[in-house]
Amino acid sequence: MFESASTASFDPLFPRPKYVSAASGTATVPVAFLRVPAATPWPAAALGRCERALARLNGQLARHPDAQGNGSIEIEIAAPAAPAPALGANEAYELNVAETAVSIRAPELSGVLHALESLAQLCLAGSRLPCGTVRDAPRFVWRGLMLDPARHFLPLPVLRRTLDGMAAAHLNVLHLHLTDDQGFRFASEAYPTLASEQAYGPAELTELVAYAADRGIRIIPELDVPGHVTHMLTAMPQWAPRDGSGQSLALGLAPTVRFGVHEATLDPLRDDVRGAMRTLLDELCACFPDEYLHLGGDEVHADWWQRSPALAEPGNAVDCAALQADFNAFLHAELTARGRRLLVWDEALHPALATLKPPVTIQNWRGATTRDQALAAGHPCVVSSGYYLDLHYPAHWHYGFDPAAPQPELLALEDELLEAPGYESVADGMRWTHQWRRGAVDPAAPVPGHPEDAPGLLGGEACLWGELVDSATLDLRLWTRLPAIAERFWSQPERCDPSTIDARAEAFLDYLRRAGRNDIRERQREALLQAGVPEAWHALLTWFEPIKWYGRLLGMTALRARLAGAEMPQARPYDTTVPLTGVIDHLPVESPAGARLRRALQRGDAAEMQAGACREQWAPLLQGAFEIQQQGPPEAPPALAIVRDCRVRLAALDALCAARLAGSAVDPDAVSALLEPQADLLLAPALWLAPWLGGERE
Ligand code: TNX
Repeated sequence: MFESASTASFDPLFPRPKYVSAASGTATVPVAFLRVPAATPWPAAALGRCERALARLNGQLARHPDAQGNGSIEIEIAAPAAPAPALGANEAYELNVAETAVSIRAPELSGVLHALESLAQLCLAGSRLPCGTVRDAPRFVWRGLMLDPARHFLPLPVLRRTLDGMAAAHLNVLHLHLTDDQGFRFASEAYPTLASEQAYGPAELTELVAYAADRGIRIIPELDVPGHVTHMLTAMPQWAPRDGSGQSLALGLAPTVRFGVHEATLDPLRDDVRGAMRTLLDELCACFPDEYLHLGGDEVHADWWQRSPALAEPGNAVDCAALQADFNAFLHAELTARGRRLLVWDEALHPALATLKPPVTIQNWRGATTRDQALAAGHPCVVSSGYYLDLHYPAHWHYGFDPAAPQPELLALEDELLEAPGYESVADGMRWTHQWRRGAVDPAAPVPGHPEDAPGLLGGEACLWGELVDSATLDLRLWTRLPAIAERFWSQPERCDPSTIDARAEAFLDYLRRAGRNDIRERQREALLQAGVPEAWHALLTWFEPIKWYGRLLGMTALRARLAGAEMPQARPYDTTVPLTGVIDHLPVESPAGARLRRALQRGDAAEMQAGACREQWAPLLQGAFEIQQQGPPEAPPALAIVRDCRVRLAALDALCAARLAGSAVDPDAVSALLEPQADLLLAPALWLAPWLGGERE
């Protein structure tokens, strides 16, 4: 027996596998793997999916500089059926690399697909393949991503390259939020006027579902009802509640480009509404074979229901929560009759739903407490709170959230942000969301036992809402955080490592590039150029990052109005017509240079030493005059004005650091000024150096 070799050569595997044992020796990376025919013949569907996955792997090997000769790969599946990925599939696999051959063993096809993804990562990691065995299986069965093509349409190629990346990260659910106030992206054949100009046709969706299934990914559509329906009601005003005089409240309803909660709601009791729901469900079921359908249920505005006498109990006011529960019970019955299951946002939680069979699945998003409310009431739960990518939080923060962590731990993590550097300007807004904790299962005595043991805890889903995301900005927003979350969902907690996640996630992005799946950095570089920032100034911008939470989406005026309880009439800085082409749109949510500083300080490096190192790094950016050669129109593009302001702020920080290093006193107001966001940008190093500079606000 050889002594067991180091497992370091398996480190490129991302997310981290459950178990690795390294053997001595290496194998050549082949130009192609040829499959050794299995002893038992497989059904055509499984064979086709396996062959296509192998072809994709071989396609990636074509990019390998050291590949030579053909390799053989033996694939053994205990149950080769499994025509499409489904919740509860056994996704485990064993991958064995020997000097002469590779073998994969898995209970089902899903595991083989994961094994081939892992093999691809190993192949592209170096000049030789490490010999050894990987035994892997996911921690959670539901590892999802929600995208929102309703607010900004996402063309199919964007969805396909997202699926390519998801497969590499072993994610297995793409949830498409197809409808909202601003758009309806499902081209219904029964109701052609519902669809927005840009919408997915049934044939396109069927193709997308097949593309995803080939990669072991389920697609779950969301039809958001009974709220978030402004777009629907502009086409079908008859589906809205009637006022006291019998008029539809949606009469004359104009299409909306605005963000935020809208008043429009369906009349949940009307026969024509229920009939339309049945038809739309039939159409959705025809395109999306997955057992689960998401039917929204979030942020249902009470106004129209309350104004509609027909919705009130005789002699009583309208009970909106009961009405919504009744509507959900109807949807549940319709889905059950079609052999499907209902998934809804956590606002839909209601005692009347707790007894329904099969149980209604709840997607938690309003903070940690609704997870335990759902689980305690017997609902299966998909956890999304902690994984909202539109809040512009850094990867390591999301990584800290374990979907199964005890509730008090999650609440403490939520509260940590209130004190975190860079969150001062939005902390009051974040506190406003603490109202979501009302009615919580006792934080001290949450779900009995450990949440991980709760049979209903299915896993998690990262959500990237689309108000500030379009097809040009999606990749950077997604891939700078999603890998960390994917590892949290896939890997055992003891295999997760916060101290290396940033570096490993960065290496994963590099893998996506080398594999020809997506080049996020190059996209960012080109987008900044297009935004009008010459390459020479890109380095300066690595010290800046967007403000947090809903700060940018709401703007400060609407944020203050929200805190005062009068948000609705306020204008917001963005709507669907505002192009997402600014500098801020192409900066990652965590400044890379700021993140290096953060990690150094968190490791315990002296701030003084770090401040000195930072000064050396940014010195070249501050030297010389601010000169940018302009091509094109003589007037400076707005991007350059932003860059110029950024440079002024960085120079101000540099001066404060110089003074402090020289032992002079630093004006606290000057430090405070640098902590303020400007043009929605934060100067990251100021946030981390503020305590040392001695000017931190109280
Ligand atoms: C709330 S999260 C919504 C969405 C917004 C999102 C922004 C949820 C179920 N509803 O309509 O896009 O906030 O984060």
